[in-house]
Amino acid sequence: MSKKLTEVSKFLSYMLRHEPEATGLSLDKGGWASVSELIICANKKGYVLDHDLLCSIVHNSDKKRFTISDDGLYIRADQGHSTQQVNICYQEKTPPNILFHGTATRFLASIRGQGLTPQKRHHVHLSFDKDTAFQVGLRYGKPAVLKIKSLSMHELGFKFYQADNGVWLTEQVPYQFIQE
Ligand code: HQG
Repeated sequence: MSKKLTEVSKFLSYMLRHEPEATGLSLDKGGWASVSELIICANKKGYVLDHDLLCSIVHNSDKKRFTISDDGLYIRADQGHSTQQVNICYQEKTPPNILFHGTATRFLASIRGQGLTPQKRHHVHLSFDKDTAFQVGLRYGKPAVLKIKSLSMHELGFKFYQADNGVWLTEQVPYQFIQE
């Protein structure tokens, strides 16, 4: 994705996951915003965005962060929200034996004490493969990849969900299920 598209994509995450109200946008509980309203709100904030550019960002997003509804009228982020406007009802799913979480080494002491907690977002994010987790961890410093005993957690009643883009979600991961 070009630098310009990446910049607009980051602004879309801001609008659709974190601070919709700061841009004048409203989301429903499922996270959906009207495409035409979103284009108006983005333009007001100085982002030159039209329908074609929006579709191009959605289709070229490396992580498939956004979905446009079948009728083309609505858009949402599939996961990663912090805004209280949204409360997506994900379907529960049995996880694989092991999932991975990418973090930074400077968070490990706290994680050893508290396990993984969602911080500002609605869920703890986990990935199926180690490489993705490594890239996630790189965002915050020297990366550390944690192995999560997800199936054991599930067998003890912890709930797991998978967003449409494949990212695994859970409410918390107690330290006993984490292998460094
Ligand atoms: C850490 C990106 C101290 C946690 C990625 C992480 C992902 C703790 C940070 C998605 C902790 C939160 C989410 C504890 C957790 N003490 N630190 N008890 N528990 N942490 O960004 O998982 O590109 O909210 O390890 O690919 O890094 O935006 O979560 O380092 O899928 O689409 O607190 O965001 O996707 O950071 O990333 P984040 P995340 P996008």
